[in-house]
Amino acid sequence: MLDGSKETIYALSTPAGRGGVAVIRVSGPAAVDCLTAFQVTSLPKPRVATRTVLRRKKDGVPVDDALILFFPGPNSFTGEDIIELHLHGGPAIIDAVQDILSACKGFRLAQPGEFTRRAFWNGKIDLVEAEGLVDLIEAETEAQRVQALRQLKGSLSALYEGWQKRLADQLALIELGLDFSDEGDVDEEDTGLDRDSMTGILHEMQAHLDDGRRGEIVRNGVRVAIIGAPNVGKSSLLNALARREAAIVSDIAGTTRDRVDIHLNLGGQAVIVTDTAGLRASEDVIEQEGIRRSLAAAAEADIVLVMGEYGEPDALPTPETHGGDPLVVWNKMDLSTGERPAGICISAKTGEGIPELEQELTTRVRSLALQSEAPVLTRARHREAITEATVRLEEVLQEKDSVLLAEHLRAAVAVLGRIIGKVDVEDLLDRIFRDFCIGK
Ligand SMILES: Nc1nc2c(ncn2[C@@H]2O[C@H](COP(=O)(O)OP(=O)(O)OP(=O)(O)O)[C@@H](O)[C@H]2O)c(=O)[nH]1
Ligand SMILES: [Mg+2]
Repeated sequence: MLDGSKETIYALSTPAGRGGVAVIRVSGPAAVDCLTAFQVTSLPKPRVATRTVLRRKKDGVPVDDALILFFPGPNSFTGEDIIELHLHGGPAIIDAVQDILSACKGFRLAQPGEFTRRAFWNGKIDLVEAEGLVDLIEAETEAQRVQALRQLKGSLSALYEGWQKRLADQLALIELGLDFSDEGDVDEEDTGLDRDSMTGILHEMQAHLDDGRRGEIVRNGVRVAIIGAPNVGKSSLLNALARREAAIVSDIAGTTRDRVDIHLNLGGQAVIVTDTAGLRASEDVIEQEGIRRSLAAAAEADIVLVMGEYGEPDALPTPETHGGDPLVVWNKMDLSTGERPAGICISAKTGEGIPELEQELTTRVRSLALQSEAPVLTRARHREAITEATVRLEEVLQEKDSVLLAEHLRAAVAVLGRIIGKVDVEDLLDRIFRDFCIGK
C-alpha cells in the first residue's frame, strides 16, 4: 500500500487536451526542487500566484510564461509541500514540462488518486471526505453537487465520528470497570453500561439506515424503467425524453431486445431511464432473454413507468411485473379519439403530453431523492458498516458479562472507524488515561 511516501509526485490536474490553462501539480518532500530545473531561482511567497518564465535548465530555452503557486506543507491539500504550475494549456507545453519534471531526482508521475491518498495518510481528510471529493468531481446534477460538497466538508464524517466517540467513551468506562473489578471495587452486577445512551445511538443508526436510500439514489441516479407490451411506443418515448434517437423504433413488434439506458437531469436530479423489450409470450429465445431483462429492470427500478396504448385499456402489463405504484402512461393519443383513460396521456410521435409526463416524473423523482439537512448515507460501503454496527450494539444491549460486552462494543467502535478510516487503539488508551486519571 502507498503511504505518505518519500517520493515526489507530479501530474496534470486539469483535463488532458487543449485549453486556456493547464495545471500541473507537484507534491512531496522535494517539490520545491523542481523550480531549479526551470531556472527559477527564488521560491515564490506561499499561496501567492507568481508570474515566472520557466526555462529549460540545460540550454535556457523558455518553455512557458507561467504562474507558480507554492503551498508549504503541512498546510496544503496533501499535507506535503506542493508546487502548482499554471501553464498555457497546449499539449507541447504540458509534454515539455512533464519531461523536465520526470528528470528531477526522486520525481515520478502520480498514480490515479495519489494526491488524495496522500491527503488521507497525512490526516488532511478522512475516507468519507475523500469519497465526497470524488463524488463532487463526478457530480453532474445540482443535487449530487450539494450532497457531495456536504460530505467533503465533513458533515457525514462528523456523524460517524460522533457515534464512534460516544461508543469509545462508553468502552473506556467499561474497561475501567474491568480493571478495577479485579481489585473487588466494582459491583459484579453493574457492567457500567449506559443503556439509555446506547439505545439512543442504536435508534439514531437505525433511522440513518432507514432513509429510503435517498443519498444513494441522489448519488447513483433515480432509475426509471419503461415497460409494456410490444409496439406500444416505449422506445419512441425514450427517444422523446432523450431528444435523440437512442433506441431503434419500428412497427415490428419485438424490436427492442437489450436494455437501453439514457441519462437525464430532471429538476436537478440525475435520472436513468431504461427502455426494455416488450412483454409478451414468445418462442424466440433471444426475445425471452430480453423479456427476462425487462422484468429485472422493473424490479430494480425506483419508478416503473407502465405504458399502454390509448384506446386499449386492457393491454397493460399485470401488476406482478411492476409492483406497487407504477406511473401509468397511455401512448398514441394522436390515433384515438376514445374516452380519455386515467393516467397520463401522450403521443411520443407528436410530442403531445410529454411536458406533463416530464413534470410528473420530476415530482416523483424529487420526492424519492428529497434532500434533507441531515447527512445521508451515500454508499453501500457505509450502509454495510452501519448495519454491522447496529448488530454489534444489539449484542451489547443484551450482554450481561462485562468482558464480552466490551468485546462487542470494541467491534462496533472498530466498524465505525473503518468507515472513516480511523481505527485507533491509541485513541482509546488516550481517553482512558486522560479522562480518568488512573495515575499509573
Ligand atoms: N401514431 C403514433 N405512432 C407511434 C407513437 N409512438 C410510437 N409510434 C409507432 O409505434 C411503432 C412502435 O414504436 P416503438 O417505439 O418501436 O415501440 P416499442 O414499445 O418500443 O416496441 P418494442 O420494442 O417492439 O417492444 C412505431 O412504428 C412508432 O413509430 C405515437 O404516439 N403515435
Ligand atoms: Mg422498443
